[in-house]
Amino acid sequence: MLRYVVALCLLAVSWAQDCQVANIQVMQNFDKTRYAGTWYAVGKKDPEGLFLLDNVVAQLTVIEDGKMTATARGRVIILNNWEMCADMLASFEDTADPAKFRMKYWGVASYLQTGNDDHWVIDTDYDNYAVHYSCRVVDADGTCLDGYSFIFSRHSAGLRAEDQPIVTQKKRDICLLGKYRRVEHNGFCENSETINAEPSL
Ligand code: DAO
Repeated sequence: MLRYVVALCLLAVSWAQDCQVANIQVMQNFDKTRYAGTWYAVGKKDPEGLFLLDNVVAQLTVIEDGKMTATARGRVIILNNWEMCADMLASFEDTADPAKFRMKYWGVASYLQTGNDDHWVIDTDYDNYAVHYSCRVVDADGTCLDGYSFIFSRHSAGLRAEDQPIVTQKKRDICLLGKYRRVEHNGFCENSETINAEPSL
């Protein structure tokens, strides 16, 4: 019996670390109502052609029909060197797995990025941390060729010490350990007005 348990555990570990996008484990029994609210991005693995730089704050809401929506703001540099705070909107489409969504996003201003990405919740305790994952391009071998991941915290100062080992293990599980940068919160976007006008180019 013990042999089977050990074999199963080994299988689970090797599955988690084979870096196949299809084998990535997401949060079990995910509850989007508890996931709603304010999240500060405190770590980010960037995709190719990164967009949101720092001061990234997302506000998630579950509306009456159970659909999740979000607003997000963060510092970006567009048109080569124009630094601004981008206001983004997102809507989430449910899938068969409650922790996996398709996320459509667009900028409040038309010159900001738009997209349609996966939004997978790898792990969260809802009150302190969340590990997000999105693979944009799956390589021929099934691993992720281009993707991004946010480490979210309910606290702008960062993760609590006790959450760090859990988050580190999750980064390892999704084959992104060592690929994150710290996302600073220095107030840059706190007092800027919502960008809803087109710049005069
Ligand atoms: O920053 O390089 C990047 C890619 C991220 C684009 C996603 C922007 C929209 C964020 C919506 C809120 C997510 C909870």
